[in-house]
Parts: sequence; structure tokens; C-alpha cells
Amino acid sequence: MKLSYPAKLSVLAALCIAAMVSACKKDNGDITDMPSTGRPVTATSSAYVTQLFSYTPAPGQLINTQAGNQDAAKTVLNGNQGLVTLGAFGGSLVVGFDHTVVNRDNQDDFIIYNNASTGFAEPGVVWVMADDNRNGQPDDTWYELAGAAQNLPGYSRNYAITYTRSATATADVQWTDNRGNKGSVKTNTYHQQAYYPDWITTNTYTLTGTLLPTSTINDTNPTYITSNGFTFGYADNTPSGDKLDIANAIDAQGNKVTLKGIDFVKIQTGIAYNLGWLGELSTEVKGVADLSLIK
Ligand SMILES: [Ca+2]
Ligand SMILES: [Ca+2]
Ligand SMILES: [Ca+2]
Repeated sequence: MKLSYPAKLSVLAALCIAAMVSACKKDNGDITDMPSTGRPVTATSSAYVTQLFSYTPAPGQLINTQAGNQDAAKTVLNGNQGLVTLGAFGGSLVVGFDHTVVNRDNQDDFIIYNNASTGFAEPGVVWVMADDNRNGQPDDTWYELAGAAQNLPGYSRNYAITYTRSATATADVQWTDNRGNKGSVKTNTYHQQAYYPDWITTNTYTLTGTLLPTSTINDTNPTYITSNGFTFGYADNTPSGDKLDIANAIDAQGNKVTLKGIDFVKIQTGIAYNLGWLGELSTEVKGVADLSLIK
């Protein structure tokens, strides 16, 4: 059969389109064929988080010190001997693993190291994210890990506080919340640097997260204030470190979600409270590790 020149072109075009469709199918097939749990553990995988994506603390008594700046945030990577404070309510840290942490059936999956001691916990809400779009960035969906405080009075999702820079370093840092309340992060004589992060250029900023109850705090004796941990489920909550189960993930409505694994972790100071001479309640983090790789 002899084809005219335009007919040859249209046959060629049809062949090209067919080739492109087949290439697309192959690409999609490759993505679908990737392990459903994401990036597998390899011989060189680190047990610890290896990447810092953001450190956005609230004002606090150790902010702008060596425990409360961007360098401090990096000390929680690749081990469990660093220390960073997240400041008052809403301060957060986002870190990532070099592999996907698998949600093991009926087991805790990762641990967050802290500086909690008996009678002195500073609970932080833990959020997890799977790298659904596989771009290596925490731009997917955060899921809160439900802990023991989830059904207690005073627990509240989508709570937001706006902090205002003080006129002087030693003045209390004033705030308003999204419920019509106001308060302050009180300064103390032990820490006389600015409590409002130096590197935040705006004079106000807003932090949003889940608010935890203050029912575990006892400050009736101002010289001996205690803050007990919740039974489970938070950072800076248990003296030996907090073991967490991805199976406790919930969505924005509070419904349970099933995740095969996670790539990123966010930790957020959960309580808005001044602990007298001890300063504001602020979650601290020393490291984050995949329990399946801890010997
Ligand atoms: Ca699990
Ligand atoms: Ca992503
Ligand atoms: Ca602490």
C-alpha cells in the first residue's frame, strides 16, 4: 500500500503517541512497583534522623542560646546526644530519616530522646508524615500521633498563639490565641537574653498545633513545681525516651489512619504554661531514632 506524504506523517504521529503512552505506562508502573513502605532500609541506613527541615521555636528562656538556635537544632541529627529546646507552646522541629520507618504491627516504631526526669516532663505533640509524592520534602500530610491526653479536658486541635516581640529583652513576651485569650511567656533573672527568636524578622508570628492539658502540672508549692508526663504518646514525656507507635496516627478530624511507614517527624511543644522560676514549659529533643535499627 502506498501512502501519501501526509498519511505517512499521521502514521508516524500515531506511532509516536503510542510510544509515549507506553512510556508513560511504564513510568507509572515503576512508581506503583516501588515498595509500598517507601524507601527501604539498606546497609548504610542510619538509625537516627539525618535531615533537619525546620526549627521554628516559640519564645523561651533558652532561645537565642546554644540550646535554642539553628545550630542547636542540628545537634539532634545522627545521634542522641544533642539538645534543642522548642520554647513555649507551638515551637516545632521537623526532621527526616534517610529511609522509611516501617509501621511494625503491634509495636512501637521510633523513639524520641529527651531531657525529661521523674516529675519533670514537658510534653510535646508528635506528628508523622509519609513522603507520598516521593520528592524527599515534608510537603505531604502531617498526622498527629494520638497519646494519652487525646480525650482529656483541655486537649484541643488547631490551637494557635501569636507572639509579639518585646520592647526590651527582659520584658515578658506577650501573646494572644485564636480563642480570644491573652497571656505571656514570663522572663526570669537566670536568662537575660531576648526570648523572642532573633532570626525572626517580623515583630509577631503565629504558631499552630495541638494543645495539651495542664492537668499533670502541680505548682501549688512555688518552690517545688512538678510536671508529670502523660501515660504515653508524647515527646519529652518519659525519662528514658519516648517510644511511639505509628499506628496511633490520626487525621485532622481525629480519625485513625493506617500508615505503612513514615519519613518525617515533627515535634511541637504541647502545653502553654509558665512553670514559675523554672521558666516556660518547653519541649526539648535530644535525638530521634528508628527502633528497628537500634541494637
Ligand atoms: Ca507500629
Ligand atoms: Ca514529599
Ligand atoms: Ca525538658
